[in-house]
Amino acid sequence: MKQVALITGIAGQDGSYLTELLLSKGYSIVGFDNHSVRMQQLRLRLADNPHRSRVLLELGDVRDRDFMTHLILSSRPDEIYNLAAQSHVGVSFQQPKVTADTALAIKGLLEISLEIHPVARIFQASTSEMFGDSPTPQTEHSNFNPLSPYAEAKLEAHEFLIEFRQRHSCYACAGILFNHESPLRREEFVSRKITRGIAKIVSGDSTELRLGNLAARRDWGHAKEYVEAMWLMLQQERPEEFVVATGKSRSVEEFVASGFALIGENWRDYVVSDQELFRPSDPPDLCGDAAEAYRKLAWQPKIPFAELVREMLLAEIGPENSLAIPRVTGVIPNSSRTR
Ligand code: NAP
Ligand code: F7E
Repeated sequence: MKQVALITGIAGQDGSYLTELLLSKGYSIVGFDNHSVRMQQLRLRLADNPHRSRVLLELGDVRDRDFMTHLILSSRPDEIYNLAAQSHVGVSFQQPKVTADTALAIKGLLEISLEIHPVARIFQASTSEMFGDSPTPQTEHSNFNPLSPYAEAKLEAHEFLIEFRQRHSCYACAGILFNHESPLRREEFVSRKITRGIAKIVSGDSTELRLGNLAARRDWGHAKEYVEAMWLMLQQERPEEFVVATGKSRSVEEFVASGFALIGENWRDYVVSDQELFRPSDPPDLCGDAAEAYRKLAWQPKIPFAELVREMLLAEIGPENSLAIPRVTGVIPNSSRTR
C-alpha cells in the first residue's frame, strides 16, 4: 500500500527537503503553505522530479480548522508532518501573537485528527530554542527556559502534544530540532545572511556585512539530514521525543570566519556587529546531545559543518566561481572598517 503524507508549511526549507525524501520513498504527498511565492519556488524545484505527479500542493493556513478538516478527510494521510510556523525568533518579539497562533495550531490538528482520522501518525517540529539558557549539552531531559515569544509558543505546543498523547494514546511525537541550514534557508536567518553577504562582497555589490550578536553559539546541521530524523521518528513502535543535533556548537563569529576563509579573506575587514540587530534576549549556547536518536533511530548527522558552509556559499556564488580559488575577483578589502 502506498503511504500518504500531509505536510504543513511544505514550501519552507524543511518542507521542501521532506517532500523530496518522501517522494523517493514512494509516498504520495499533500502539502500546503500560506506563502504563495515560496509555493511557486517549490513547484519549480519539483519540476524535474520524476515523482512530481504524486504531490498535491495547496495554499492554506494551518490555523484554519475547516481547511485542515477538509484536507485530512480528503487525503486520509498515514503521516502528518506539522512544519508550518512563523519560525523567525527575532520576528517573534515584534509579532508574538501570529507566532503563537501558528505554533499552537498543533492543538487543533491533534484534536481534528483524533476525531476524524485517528490512525494518522503526527510529527511536530519543536525547537532547541525551548532550552533557552539551560546548561549544555541539552538532552531530552534538560530543563526548558524559553527566552523569546517563539520559544514560549513552541514549548506550549510541545507540552500540549505530550499531554494529549498521554490522554488519548495516539501516535504523536515532537522532534527537538537544533538549528539546521541549507541553500534553501530563508535569507533572514544568519547562515544564509552570512553566505549571501559574502557572495555580494565577492561580486562587488557590497563592501560590508552587518550582523547582530556574534558571540551566540548554535549547533548547526544540514536540513537534508534533519528531515530524515523526522521520518524515522514516525516509523518507531512507540512515539517519543528526540533531540536532533550534531553535538557541536559554534559561535556566529566562527560561522562568519569559516565563510570568509573560503574566499581567502579576513572577516574582520568586512563584518560589523550592530547593536540594533541584537535581540532583547538570545540563548547564549544551544548544543544538543542526540545520543538517544543515534541509539533508537540509528540517526547520525554526517555532513560536516565546513561542508555545510561551503555548500551554502557555493549556491550563492555560483559554480563558475570555484571556491578552490582562494581569492575571487571583485573583493575589495577594507581594513579600516568598524569591527
Ligand atoms: P520555514 O522555512 O520558515 O518554513 C515554514 C513554512 O511555514 C514557511 O513557508 C511559512 O511561510 C509557512 N507558514 C507560516 N505560517 C503558516 C500558516 N499559518 N499556515 C501555513 N503555512 C505557514 O521553517 P523551516 O526551517 O522549514 O522549519 C520547519 C519547522 O521546524 C518550523 O515549524 C520551525 O519552527 C521548526 N524548526 C526549525 C528549525 C531550523 O533550524 N530550521 C529548528 C527547530 C525547529 P511564511 O514565510 O509566510 O511564514
Ligand atoms: O539566529 C544570531 C542570532 O535567526 C542564529 C530558527 O530556525 O533555529 C532558528 O532560530 C543566531 C542567533 O536562527 C544575526 O541572534 C547574529 O543567536 O539564524 P537565526 P535562530 O534564532 O537560532 C531555531 C532552532 C529555530 O527553531 C528557529 O525556527 O545568530 N545573529 N546576527 C543573527 N541572526 C539573524 N537572523 N540575523 C543577524 O543579522
